[in-house]
Amino acid sequence: MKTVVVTDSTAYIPEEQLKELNIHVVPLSVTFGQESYRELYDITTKEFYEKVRQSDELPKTSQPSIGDVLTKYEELAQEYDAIISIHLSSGVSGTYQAAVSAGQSVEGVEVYPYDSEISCMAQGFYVLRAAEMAQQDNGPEAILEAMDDIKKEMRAYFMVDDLSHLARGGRLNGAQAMVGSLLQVKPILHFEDKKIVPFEKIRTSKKAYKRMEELLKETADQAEEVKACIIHAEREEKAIKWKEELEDKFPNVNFEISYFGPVIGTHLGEGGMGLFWYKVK
Ligand code: MYR
Repeated sequence: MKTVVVTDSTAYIPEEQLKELNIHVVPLSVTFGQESYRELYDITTKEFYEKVRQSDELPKTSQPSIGDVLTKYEELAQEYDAIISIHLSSGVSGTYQAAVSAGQSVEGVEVYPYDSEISCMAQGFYVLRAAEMAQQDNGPEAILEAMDDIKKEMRAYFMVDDLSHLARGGRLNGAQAMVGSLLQVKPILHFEDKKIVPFEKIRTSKKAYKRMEELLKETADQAEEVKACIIHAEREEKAIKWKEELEDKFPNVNFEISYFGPVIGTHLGEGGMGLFWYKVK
């Protein structure tokens, strides 16, 4: 059985890896006024943040349409028997639902939509593993089982400079009053039941970094090997520095650096920083 992996642009997988592992991408878009840009194709992350700084209007995002996803599946149906389609959390975007609907319509290929219940490179880690397994001739069942194993171990925390972006886009779960009180602090956020919720209220970003490290330590102390990633929104130097510090503290953790691209950056704003990891063994 020939299996191929599809994801969406919010996994922010570098282009060489997409090619090397034969990963196919359906893009989400950002819109400034009347102008729409597909991530990965029409706008770079640098260009996006620059545009936000210069624009009076804040951007909006949109998911791919069912038709966009269907076109991708139909193209792949010519060559493959099965598609594993891994997407950002269905609690923050309708992309996964578009994959489910397109999967029901396409003929000649079996589609297995997978809700990563997260986004960015954390979603990317599922995708990379799935694609490696597909290249080694594993079938959909084995791949989906491996995805569920990663999900059990996945931990992800992030914080933003300004919570109002998340509140404005309606992607922060919680009563409006709580959002108001959170604006005064630096809450650590995470996903719970596919949605973004505050994990802990922390007074300063310094303490928030420290707390994320403590949470990583809980996993690292009980593991032989951990895969982790720092994600930043236009704070590369800070991310590199943090990575060096973490590498000294956690020799059994393998760190990478990734970024919040245009679509996720629209909802988090510039300056966001996240840390996620999963125990490999
Ligand atoms: C759409 O318009 O369908 C896209 C909506 C994207 C919402 C993104 C919300 C923030 C996600 C943060 C991910 C952090 C991962 C560690």
